[in-house]
Amino acid sequence: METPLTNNISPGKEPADLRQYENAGGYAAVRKALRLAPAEVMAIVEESNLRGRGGAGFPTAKKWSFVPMGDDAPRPKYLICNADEMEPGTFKDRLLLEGDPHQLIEGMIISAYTVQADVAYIFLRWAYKLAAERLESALAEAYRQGYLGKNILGSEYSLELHLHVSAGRYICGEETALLNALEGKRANPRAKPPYPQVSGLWGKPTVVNSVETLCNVPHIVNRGAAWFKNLSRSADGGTKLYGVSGRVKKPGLWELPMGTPIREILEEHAGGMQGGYRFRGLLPGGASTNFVVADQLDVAMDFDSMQVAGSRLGTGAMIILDDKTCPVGMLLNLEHFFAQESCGWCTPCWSGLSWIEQILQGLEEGSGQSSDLERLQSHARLLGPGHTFCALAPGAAEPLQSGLKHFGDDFHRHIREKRCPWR
Ligand code: L3W
Repeated sequence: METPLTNNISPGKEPADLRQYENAGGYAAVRKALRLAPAEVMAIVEESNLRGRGGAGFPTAKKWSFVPMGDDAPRPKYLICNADEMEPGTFKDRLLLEGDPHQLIEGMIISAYTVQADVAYIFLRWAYKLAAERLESALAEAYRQGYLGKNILGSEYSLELHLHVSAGRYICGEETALLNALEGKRANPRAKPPYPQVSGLWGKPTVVNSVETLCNVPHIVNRGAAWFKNLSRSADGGTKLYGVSGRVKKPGLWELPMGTPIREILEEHAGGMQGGYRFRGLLPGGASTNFVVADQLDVAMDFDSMQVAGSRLGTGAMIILDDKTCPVGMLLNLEHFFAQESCGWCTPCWSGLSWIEQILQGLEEGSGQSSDLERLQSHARLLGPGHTFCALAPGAAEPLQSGLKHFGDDFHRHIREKRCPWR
């Protein structure tokens, strides 16, 4: 099984420096891409079926194709790597950032070349200090070697790439809030359309791609679209970094073929549940996704299969709920996070999430009423897609709504027994 994204990563060890990265074949894809026309690179990525790994799965080449090209395109154009990884339970980009910073830089150079971006930024989560250090050092090496800056490797193409450390809020990872944050404004999301590809950073064409997406690009350019598609067990190309946290024997992170069934990840890689704990459900893609339950474990972890199963792949980092953990308490913990991280820009989000938190808190403390379940349902509905500027609140509504559906009896027990039965 090939693992192109993590081949050069040994967790806990220093990442490859420039020389070691080059010796392992690094930056060959930049050389190859610069010999091709941007449209030719775009065609390879389009043929590969690469879809965005940040959570939404938007086709990467399609996103790039919206960027105005040609001499009369507005300038400067920007490429941004969204490295503001803060989704609960999600720690996959951290491995790529700390473990192989040159892989990301190479992916960014090729992607920026494809859309003819002039300036690129890595927008990094504030807490990822080690990643910041390693990226700074890799960036300096890449500039020294002529992979960045003016006339890259003697070509006509020039690119400035900067590291920007986020102020440390979850909302900064929403692509348009990220743009505001980079501009030095309060990180409120913007209405879409216009999409950033047309009017992004300082109103100029901007592509925002996630770390894992960009890290795939050099391998696709090097080895071709057919190779990439064949890595996958489903229609979406490539591999995927899957994570598992919770009461399993070996919580962790694995690079596996896209479309690996949930059961295989849980049992073969995470080692199954710890002794004394029973599986009750899982959130498949960070916290902003619908619960998947025991009779759905044979579903393939890819974008389309997860949607058919009524959830989403999201980040692919699963959070497991076991039988010794209170589902209401778990949801309270998550909704507290989302309520705190709401930017306050739209009323359904800031007000609705606080209400949800308060109702869940009441249930946990034993003061829940029978009307609470209906109120939770109606708040979750009001937070659904189309009622807010961004995906934060609809994402927060997903575990709640599906939690009410699958663990409704547990909510009723809290009300009946006027206490949390797990305490
Ligand atoms: C042009 C159109 N572009 C969509 C682009 C859009 C964006 C991408 C996805 O949230 C998800 C969210 C979280 N013309 C376009 C278009 N685009 N239609 O495609 O857009 P969208 O709106 O579907 O999603 P989003 O608002 O970017 C991302 C979910 O990810 N999530 C959270 C992940 C968190 C992390 C982290 O902390 N690192 O990854 C987990 O599931 O709920 O659904 O670029 O511009 N017509």
